[in-house]
Amino acid sequence: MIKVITYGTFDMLHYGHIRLLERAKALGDYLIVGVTSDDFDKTRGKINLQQSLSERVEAIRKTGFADKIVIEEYEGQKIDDIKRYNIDIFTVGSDWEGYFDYLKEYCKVIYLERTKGISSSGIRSEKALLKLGLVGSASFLEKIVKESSYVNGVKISGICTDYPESLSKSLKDLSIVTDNLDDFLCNVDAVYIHSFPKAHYLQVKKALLKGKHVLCESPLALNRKDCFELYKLAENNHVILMEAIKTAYSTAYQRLLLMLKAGKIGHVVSVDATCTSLKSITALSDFELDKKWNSLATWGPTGLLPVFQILGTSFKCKNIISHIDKNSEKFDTFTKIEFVFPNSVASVKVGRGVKSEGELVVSGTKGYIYVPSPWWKTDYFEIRYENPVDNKRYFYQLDGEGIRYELVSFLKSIQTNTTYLKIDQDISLAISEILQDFYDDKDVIFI
Ligand code: C2G
Repeated sequence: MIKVITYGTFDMLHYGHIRLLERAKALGDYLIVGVTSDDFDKTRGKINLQQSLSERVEAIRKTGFADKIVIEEYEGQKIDDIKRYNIDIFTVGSDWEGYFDYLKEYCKVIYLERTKGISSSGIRSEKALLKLGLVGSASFLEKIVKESSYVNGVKISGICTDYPESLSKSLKDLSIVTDNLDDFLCNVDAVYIHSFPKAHYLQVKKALLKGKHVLCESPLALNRKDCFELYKLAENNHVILMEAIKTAYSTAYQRLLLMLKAGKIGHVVSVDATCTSLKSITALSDFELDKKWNSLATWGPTGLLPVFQILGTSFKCKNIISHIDKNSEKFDTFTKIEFVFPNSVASVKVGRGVKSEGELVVSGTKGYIYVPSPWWKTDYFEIRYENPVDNKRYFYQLDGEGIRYELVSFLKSIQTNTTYLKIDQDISLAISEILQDFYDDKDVIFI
């Protein structure tokens, strides 16, 4: 009996896949099909899958070509499988010509002509080409342009900014560059907003009222009432409003939260997050100083995210301890927020005028989770116990700081009209309220 094996993602199964399977089966008497797991696909840059692993497996099963289906989960598994199943022939489409020649050491390798004119990514892109407009002028928006190229079905259609002269070349070259938000909104389906904290609320509101989906850099608003109003507007206008804190979309960060929920470190007693990016205040442009990208607005949402996602938002009391730059009204160069919860405590340290170790430590009754700096670009964490022998280490590749995953989540929410919210509304509201209290000097201690 000649045993054949082939592998693929097989997202949104199409006739190119089916022809491949048909010819693979014809190479022998028994065909094994390896379907890639979501995690494995993510590590190899495939982040736009429309179907779950079980849906993709079911689609392969229904073709009737596979005598056995296995899940491909790690780099190198092909060698293990070829040995385990005593395979005679490995086959794959000719788009991989040469890439799997190393398998010739174990079995025959045959590349089958790839079917022209169809691909899963092509189907995904045709599905709904979302015209995404950028609002703001932060250089960060360049990253959105770059990261969007990894997301099937999204096209950056232009930028609306009050500072066209400050735009980089890649932003200036976009098809629409304007300072008129009303006109701009007529030419997009959705917007990504990263202007400045004071401006976000009105820009988001305008977009929602025009029936546009919004992904806005946190904070959405500088007070709870405005933030709540924005979520209500999104609901009433049947559009998606998502807060952009890229950490929330990293696989490692999401798995860290799941480990905590699974009780891996027992009861969480303390969450301590530090985020700093030293930039001497004198080096900050008037834009940044005046436009309130101070320490709390820049880093507060990121630092508060794990606190509120792990401990909730019902703290009993808090202190906001800030150092304000002497040349500014409310530009904090450093802020530490201390929370007391019913059965735990938390601290968030943020600074643009102070440098510290950007780590996240979650302390529990059985052990603790340690995320090294820069923890907010989460790709690695450790679970540490009293006996170091029991320590566990986890790594999940994070491409593009998590921005592309954020965009995929936003697009999926729009396409399915369900909010794949990684950041619950109550957390958004709590973040806005912290900023509100800071600006109202409520629970604030100045140092
Ligand atoms: N294929 C094809 N014609 C197409 C599209 C895909 O012959 N128009 C083949 C591919 O060459 C591959 C199989 O169908 O052999 C599955 O394709 P994908 O689902 O795109 O997955 P891919 O990542 O290309 O699979 O590690 C090996 C890879 O997993 C191969």
